[in-house]
Amino acid sequence: MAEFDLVIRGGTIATATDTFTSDIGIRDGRIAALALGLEGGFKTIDATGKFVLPGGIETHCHIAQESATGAMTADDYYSGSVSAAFGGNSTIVPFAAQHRGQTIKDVIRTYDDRAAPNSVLDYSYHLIVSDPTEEVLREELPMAFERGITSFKVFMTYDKMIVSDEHMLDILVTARENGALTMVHAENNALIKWMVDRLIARGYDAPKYHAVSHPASAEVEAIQRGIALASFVEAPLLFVHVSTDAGARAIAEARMNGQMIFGETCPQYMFLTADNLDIPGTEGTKFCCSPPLRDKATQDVLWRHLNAGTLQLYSSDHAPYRYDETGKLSNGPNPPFNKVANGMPGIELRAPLLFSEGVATGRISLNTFVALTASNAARLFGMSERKGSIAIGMDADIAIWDPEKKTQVTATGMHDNMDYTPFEGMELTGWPVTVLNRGNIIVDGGALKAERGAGQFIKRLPFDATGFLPTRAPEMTQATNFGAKLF
Ligand code: DUC
Ligand code: ZN
Ligand code: ZN
Repeated sequence: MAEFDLVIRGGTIATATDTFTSDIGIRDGRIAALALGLEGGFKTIDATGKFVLPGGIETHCHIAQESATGAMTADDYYSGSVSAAFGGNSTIVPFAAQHRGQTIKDVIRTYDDRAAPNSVLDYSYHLIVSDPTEEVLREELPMAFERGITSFKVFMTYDKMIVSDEHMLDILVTARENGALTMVHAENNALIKWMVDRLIARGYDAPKYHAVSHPASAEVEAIQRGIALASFVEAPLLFVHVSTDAGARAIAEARMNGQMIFGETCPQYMFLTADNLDIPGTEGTKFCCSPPLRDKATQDVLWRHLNAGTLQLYSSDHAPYRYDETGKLSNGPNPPFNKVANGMPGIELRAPLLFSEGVATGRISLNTFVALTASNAARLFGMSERKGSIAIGMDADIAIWDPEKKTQVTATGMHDNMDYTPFEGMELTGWPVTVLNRGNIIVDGGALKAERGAGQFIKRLPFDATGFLPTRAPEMTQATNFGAKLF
């Protein structure tokens, strides 16, 4: 009998810290051996000349999710996970969205029904909380955390999703007490609404004005406020889709102060600009996302924030709304910018874009690439015991990259259910040619090998606060608030 189910031979392995040459022996879905000259594989893969990396962990994507206005994403858990797999991912963590009036229990049941029979990759969810009632805070969220869903997102904007600053404090404390990580969409709601009204009233309703209506300062103010609230109650907070230098700098400063503050950016802010919105007709709607696309100077500085560790996560924010009446044009063929579904696809291109523009050009190291596409997400979201690295005992979640492979991006080449890609025509160097999830080959040589529903739900661990300083405000601390017990 073969000692291993699969041996990957001769590749260059990289983790977030090390690069080395080894064979990998895989048994029962896990990495069982790392050594040179491994024999005894039931199957073998020759990875000579290839990079053997931890499978990507995509932790910001919208799959089989209704927006607050009722639009359903074009991707379900099958097409979304298949597209993620072709882009080098072994795990996905989409959102399970609570809309007002829904219980968290119902939300989780709904997403379990959507994910379990369909996902080809391992998965979990972050909850989206839009209705933080007493029951949600005291009973439902703790129940979700107990089930291993240890992160959730709130919005500081959008009338149908926004949580007040008071609610934000309640939510942060609930998360802190239960070992969960709060994620936040940080934009100042009033500033955006004021700008939208002013632009529309003056007839500036073309897609390009979407970028004007969400000023950089709206993001910066909300990030600063979020940091103030989180550190007041000493709770961890992750700012998703950071799109401004000043916002990232606020995060960097908070981290320097020892606060549990984290940041994420996305390919659209690295590889596109607001000029993409400035095209005739309604095609600019393809590039409407929030926060909006910015400028070249922001692109340049985001690379520095990724290298400096200001931003630990780089995620697609895959929000697949087609360029038709089910998505971008659901409010008619010529919608004003404020009636366009927000978001763009990118789950398959996230890692290849970063590899091509980052690793192949020398802007980031291969190890930083691994950290940004897999290891940091595993650690932040309670999965690092099993996922995000290549080491004995870990799940055999592996992406084998051909660093020389040239690909021209086309919408038809993607495996999602979309009818466009915002990155159309880009020439990429490097592509993940084989992808494994728990030792099972999911994608190989351009073909899907996985069964629908093969992915498993990942029960995640609580947020790990090791290494951060106490930041609780003196007014929240009994020694300095005349003994008031406020936690
Ligand atoms: N926020 C997201 O994270 N994705 C799509 C739209 C949005 O506002
Ligand atoms: Zn958001
Ligand atoms: Zn998103």
